[in-house]
Amino acid sequence: MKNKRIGIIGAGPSGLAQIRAFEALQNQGYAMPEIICFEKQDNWGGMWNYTWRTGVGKYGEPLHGSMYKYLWSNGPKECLEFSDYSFDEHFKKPISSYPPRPVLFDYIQGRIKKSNAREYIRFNTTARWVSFDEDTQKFTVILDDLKIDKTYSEEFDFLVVASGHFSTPNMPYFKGIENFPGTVIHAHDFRGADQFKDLNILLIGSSYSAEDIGVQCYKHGAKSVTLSYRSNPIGIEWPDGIKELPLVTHFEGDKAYFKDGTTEQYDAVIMCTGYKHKFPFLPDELRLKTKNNLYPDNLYKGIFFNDLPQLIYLGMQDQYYTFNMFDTQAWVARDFMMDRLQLPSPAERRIDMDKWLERNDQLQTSHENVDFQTDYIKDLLSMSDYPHFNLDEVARMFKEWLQDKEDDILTYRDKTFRSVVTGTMAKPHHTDWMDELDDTKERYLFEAEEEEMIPEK
Ligand code: FAD
Ligand code: NA7
Repeated sequence: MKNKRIGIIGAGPSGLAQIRAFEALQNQGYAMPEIICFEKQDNWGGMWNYTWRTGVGKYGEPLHGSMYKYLWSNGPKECLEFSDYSFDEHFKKPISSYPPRPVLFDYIQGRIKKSNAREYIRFNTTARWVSFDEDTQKFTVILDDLKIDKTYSEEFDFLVVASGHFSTPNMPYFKGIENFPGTVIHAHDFRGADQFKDLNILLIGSSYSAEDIGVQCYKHGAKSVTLSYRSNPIGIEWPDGIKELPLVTHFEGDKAYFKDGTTEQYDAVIMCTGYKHKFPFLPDELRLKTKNNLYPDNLYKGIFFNDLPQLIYLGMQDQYYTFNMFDTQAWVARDFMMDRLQLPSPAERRIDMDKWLERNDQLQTSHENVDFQTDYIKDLLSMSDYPHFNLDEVARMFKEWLQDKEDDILTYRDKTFRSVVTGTMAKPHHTDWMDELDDTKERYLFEAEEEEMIPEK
């Protein structure tokens, strides 16, 4: 039989996990299928590949990146560690539990640099359109080579969509905002707290982005930070200078009016109102349609498009687990593509999805959410040979992290956790997170005894 062709859209952590999964099998002596991964940016790493740009990229494509300067891991690294490539293996020494973005980017690259992964990736290439031919059972993907401005197509037996879902802003309208005289941006375009120093800022939203951007702006010298919630406040005890108010009803000039009758003046508004799953390259009948939740409908095992399981989606869930979840998905997807795993009938798949969806509907607390995603990953782990890791312990760490944040949002990143992959206890960072204004890898990896040598900024 002719070699299978596998297309992957996106070389972020999910797309890279898929390549890695195939390589792991190759290391066991299996032949590699033909793989081509298309990445519209000029490097891999997805979100972790920081860009200063906003709006559009170098070639006019909608810009993917939503990460910002001074971003530090928002959960313990021990909860996302690859079980086949530990932090110890990469850094050769214990590091703290909450590294900054460049350090995690380095870790992601470390695993993939050990292999020939780059050979499979066509950078600066956007997947423009996908179609599926029922007769030939093949996908045709139309691609733009952005660098040389050339459009061409490729055919595949399987298509893996790993294009991420925290890139297209959900941008609601509030009456009067068109006349707000200051900056109005979405979190997607936030590139760092510097420009908000000494300003009164309003963040709309009450989830990860609102929490993290709010705290970062506070850390870097914003005059005041207000978070405005639609459903529920984050509800922790905030330090002086950060507060939560109910939803904005409207704006008049630079004044925001809130549901509880409060009125305040602001210099800038940042919409931390989440993202839309957006697949402009997929036709209606192949497109996943979902909000950001823990179990998108129509994906069997959270991976296989039920109407056409040769269409595979990775990383489409809301995420407690990240890198290790993408791995467990990619390993299962690989086994299906390599005929090592048979899927049940569409009707049986529907029953399985409904079971998960029903449980998803009942979830009420963060702890229940963590347990749900933990059980989801346990299910995936039982289906492939991805190296097992102690998921109950990771779930426990997530719960401790939730409590730490509630106890003190400014110090939770100073806590340390023990790796379930190596047993190594993390080492506290040489500087408390609130005092650490430099997020470079060089500064981060500085040994404690060398600390005095770091020049004052
Ligand atoms: P992405 O990382 O988004 O990668 C998708 C890739 O697909 C991109 O490289 C993109 O360029 C490419 N692509 C998209 N469309 C096309 C196309 N049409 N053609 C070709 N290529 C395409 N996770 C954590 O674990 N810890 C954190 O602290 C954390 N912080 C975060 C902070 C922010 C602000 C955001 C937005 C996310 C954060 N995340 C964090 C979650 C993060 O999204 C995941 O860690 C991870 O990056 C998801 O990987 P992915 O490969 O699924 O998607
Ligand atoms: P999330 O986690 O999807 O949260 C979106 C937030 O935006 C949530 O609080 C929503 O409130 C709020 N929202 C959405 N629409 C509106 C409107 N119209 N008005 C007011 N508030 C609204 O997105 P995040 O950006 O915080 O996090 C995404 C990822 O980025 C995450 O993985 C992080 O690691 C970084 P709701 O509770 O639905 O009422």
